[in-house]
Amino acid sequence: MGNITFTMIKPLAVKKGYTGKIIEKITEGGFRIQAMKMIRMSKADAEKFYEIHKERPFYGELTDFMSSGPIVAAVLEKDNAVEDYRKLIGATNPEDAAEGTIRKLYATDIQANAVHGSDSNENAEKEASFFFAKKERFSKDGSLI
Ligand code: 3AN
Repeated sequence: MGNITFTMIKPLAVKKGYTGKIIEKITEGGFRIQAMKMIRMSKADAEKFYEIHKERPFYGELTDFMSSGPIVAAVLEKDNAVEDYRKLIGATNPEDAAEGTIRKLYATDIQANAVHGSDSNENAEKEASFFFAKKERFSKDGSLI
């Protein structure tokens, strides 16, 4: 059971002003923020981050979208973080997302689906270190992770 997951609030959700509301859902859901920053990915950053989807037909559009404006990146801590966060955000397609989930509330469509959430413990660690240096991640008492 892993205790971290990685999330991004995607460009359109940031642009629409949903950042505060989404962070509130995250903390109310029992997640502690280890690291957080607003950052804009270059097209090359987005291509690297989503390399696993390189062969998918939406790869070009997805990486254009994810580099189109600032995102909020964060590392979240909770027991069973990956699975619990995917429950909190809801299905990839907001039309299928359960009531009350972040994607149901704040997503626009399947691509601009408000937030990213890691799909495994291994990817959570990889994604966290893609965005954050060791000196940017903090434990509950304020010491470095
Ligand atoms: P999830 O983010 O729920 O893990 P993935 O890993 O299948 O979903 O997809 C990664 C991202 O690719 C999604 N968050 C979404 O932005 C985009 N995406 C997935 N499926 C589609 C699709 N059919 N058309 C456009 N974009 C898509």
